[in-house]
Amino acid sequence: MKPTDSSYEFDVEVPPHAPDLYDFSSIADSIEGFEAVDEAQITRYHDQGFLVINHAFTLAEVQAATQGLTDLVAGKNPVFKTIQFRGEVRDVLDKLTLAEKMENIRKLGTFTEYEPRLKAMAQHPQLIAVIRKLLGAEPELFQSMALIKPPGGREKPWHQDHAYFDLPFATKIVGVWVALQEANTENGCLRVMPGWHRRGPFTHFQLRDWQICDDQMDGLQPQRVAVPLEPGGCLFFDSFLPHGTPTNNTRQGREAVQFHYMPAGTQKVKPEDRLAVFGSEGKDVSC
Ligand SMILES: O=C(O)CCC(=O)C(=O)O
Repeated sequence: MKPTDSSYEFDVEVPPHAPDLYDFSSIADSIEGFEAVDEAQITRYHDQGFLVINHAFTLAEVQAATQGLTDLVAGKNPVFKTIQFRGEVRDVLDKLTLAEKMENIRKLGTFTEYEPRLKAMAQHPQLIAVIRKLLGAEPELFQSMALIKPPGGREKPWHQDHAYFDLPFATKIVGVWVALQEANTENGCLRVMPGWHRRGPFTHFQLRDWQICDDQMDGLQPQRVAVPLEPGGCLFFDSFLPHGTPTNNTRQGREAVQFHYMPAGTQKVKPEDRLAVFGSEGKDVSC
C-alpha cells in the first residue's frame, strides 16, 4: 500500500457542534433476530421510519466483516482506494501503523465489489428478505460505506440520506446500519426522529457537512430517540428519516457499515434534480 497516494481522501476540520444537539429522551425499541420481523414490525417501520434488530448478525459474521475492512485499509486489495482519512494525518499517513490508520479513518466507501466478506454481509439472505418486505420490491444494493468513529471522531450532522442520492424523489430507499463494535449513547450511536420521514424532504445546507440546519433540529430533545446497538445489531431506516450522530468524546471506538437498497432497476436522476428538491437555492431560505 502506498498511503500517500493522492487518490485517498482527507476530511476537513469543522467546528464542534452544540453540546445538546444530539440529546435524546428515549432509547429505541428493538426486536431479537431477523426471524422476529413480522407484519406488525413492517407496519411499525412504515409508521416510525425505522426498525431495530439486535443480534441480526452472528459474532463470526461481524468478525469476518471487520477483518475485511482491516484488510482493505492494509491495502490487501491494491485496487481499492475509497478511503477517507482524517485531515490531520494527511502528511504522515505513510508513517502510520495499520492500527494508527484504523484510528484515523472516517469512512470507507463502495467496497462490496472489492471484499467478499463485506459483500456477504450486504447480501445476507435474511437481511435481503427483510428489505424486500420493507421496500415491497426486489432490492438492489447501490451503496456501501464503513463509518468509523474512533475516539474523537467527528459528528455526522442531522440529515436525510435521500439528500445524498441522485435517485427519484419518490423512490423508496432502505438504509441498513450494522454495528461492528458496540455503539452506545456516549461513543456516537445514531439518533433518529421517529415518524419524521413522513414530513418529506428537508432543505439541506453545506455547513459542517451536507446537512439540515441546526436551528431546525434545536430543542427537539423530547422527540429524539437514541439507537444503541451491540455488535451484530442493525438499524433499518427510511431514506427520509432525519438522523445524525454526535462527536465521539469517549476512548471507545465505534465501527459500523451501512448499506442502501433501492427497488431493482431504479434509474438515476441528475444532481440538479436532487438539488431542486433538497438544496436551498432559489427557495428564499437561509441557515
Ligand atoms: O455512522 C455515523 O456516524 C453516521 C452515518 C450516517 O448517518 C450516514 O452516513 O448517513
